[in-house]
Amino acid sequence: MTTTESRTVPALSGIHTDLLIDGHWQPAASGRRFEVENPATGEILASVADAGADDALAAVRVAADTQARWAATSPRARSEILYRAYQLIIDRTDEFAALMTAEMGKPLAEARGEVAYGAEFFRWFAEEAVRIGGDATTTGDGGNRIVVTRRPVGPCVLITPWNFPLAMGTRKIGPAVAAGCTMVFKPAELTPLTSLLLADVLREAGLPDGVLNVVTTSDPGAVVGAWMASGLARKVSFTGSTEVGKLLIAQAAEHVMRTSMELGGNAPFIVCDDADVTRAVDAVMVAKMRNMGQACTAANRIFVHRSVFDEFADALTDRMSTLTVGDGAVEGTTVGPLVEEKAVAKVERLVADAVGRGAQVRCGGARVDGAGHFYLPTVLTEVDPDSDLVHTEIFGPVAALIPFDGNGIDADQKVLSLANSTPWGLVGYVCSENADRLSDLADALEVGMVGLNTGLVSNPAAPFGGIKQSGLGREGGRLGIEEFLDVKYTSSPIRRR
Ligand code: TXE
Repeated sequence: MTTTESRTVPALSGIHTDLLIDGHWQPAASGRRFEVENPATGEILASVADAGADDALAAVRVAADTQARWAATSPRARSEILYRAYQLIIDRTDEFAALMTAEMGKPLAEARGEVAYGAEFFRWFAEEAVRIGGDATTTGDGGNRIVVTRRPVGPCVLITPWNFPLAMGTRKIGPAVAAGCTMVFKPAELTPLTSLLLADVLREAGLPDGVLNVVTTSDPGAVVGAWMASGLARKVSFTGSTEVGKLLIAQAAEHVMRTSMELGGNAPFIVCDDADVTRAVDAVMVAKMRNMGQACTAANRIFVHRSVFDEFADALTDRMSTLTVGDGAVEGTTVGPLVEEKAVAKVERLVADAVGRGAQVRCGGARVDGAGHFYLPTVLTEVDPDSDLVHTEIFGPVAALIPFDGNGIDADQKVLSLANSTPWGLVGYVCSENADRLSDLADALEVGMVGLNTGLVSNPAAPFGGIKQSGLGREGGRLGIEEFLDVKYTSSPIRRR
């Protein structure tokens, strides 16, 4: 909903809700604002500036003008800013967590976990900033000296989704700051408040004016389109749907911009006949229920060997039935709302389609009536592989169990062909007690990341990302900073004595 009125609830009164351009908080040129809703209650939390193309262009010009000055700062100075910001986020854990819960819905305990995870990207990249190295070598015939250096790629367009409001921002801003890039940053329209607080923290940590420019909008196509067409940005880093990712890749082609794309997934979760069922249920609870299933790493298709199918389905149903659904701000809640009504409607449609094709509802299978966008934790068994939810990201708390048969290598081949028959390739999970089997299946899965007997793969020390239509590039780990650096080599003759 779009309004022209500024409304801020008292608890959020300390948070800036305007655009941050060149170190100044300012309203949109049009004066327009849009509202941010609490998905658990339907309450309007705040309204934020609703930028248009003019504001976007002003922001990217500032980023371009600031680039040379920022690139000239020492890696140590950039590292110290990131480290201070890391400390400030940790010190304000409760504030960040409460804000994320309010605007996005995840339970407070999960939100606190995201604060630790998200802050860690700043600490990780504070350490990487001072290790941007080069190489020196000679040409094959020894005639020339080759010196390889790394430079910031230039002004970057950063676009984040709503599912991890803090960590998706720090995962991009951390390496960009470390590398010496300036930024225009557009957070998701459903969750702009956490990003605005993050920007404030970075300023308090000493980030100079103009390095990070934050633009909130209800019209992402216009704002990002203006950035992409401007020719002033050299790179786009995006996390979101594959559909929008493809659009951005096409727009990036115009100016041959570098791209990092962290797009959707359709993760297979394989439970082999020799899996420890209790361990497998623990792992799937994390892989499926983290963030109410609203993660690109969520176990979307759970393939369970027929010989352990009933035991696994019973144990998972028991665990899902013990979860507490409600407002994430209430301590003890383990499943919050979905982010918006549209998300509940999508889950409803997918479950109805699966049930229409013969799936059994073992628990859940319905929305919760009343305020907020709640859907019950759900286990579906005997899911037909042709069901829509097998071919789409469910992005909700629905565990879809698909049986598979066979013995030994034959079973592995069968489940691999099911697991790999998707255009996505972000992450896969395997549960087995046989180390050789785990290694073989990990090798054969067409994905960028694999969880073996674990449901959690996200870590700032690891190169997060996918293959196929799940994206391009990696975030985190040693590779994360490379995405924001260009390589240059200099060649000069070696004088002979
Ligand atoms: O994504 P969008 P939505 C998947 C998931 C989900 C579906 C739709 O399956 O159900 O996508 O979610 C910005 N130009 N993922 O609609 O629209 C938008 O403002 C430039 C997986 O939220 O892709 C937001 O900042 N930017 C994913 C960001 O793109 C545009 C996380 C993501 O929104 C734009 C989120 C445009 N034309 C959704 N249109 C993951 N990889 O974790 C929108 N955006």
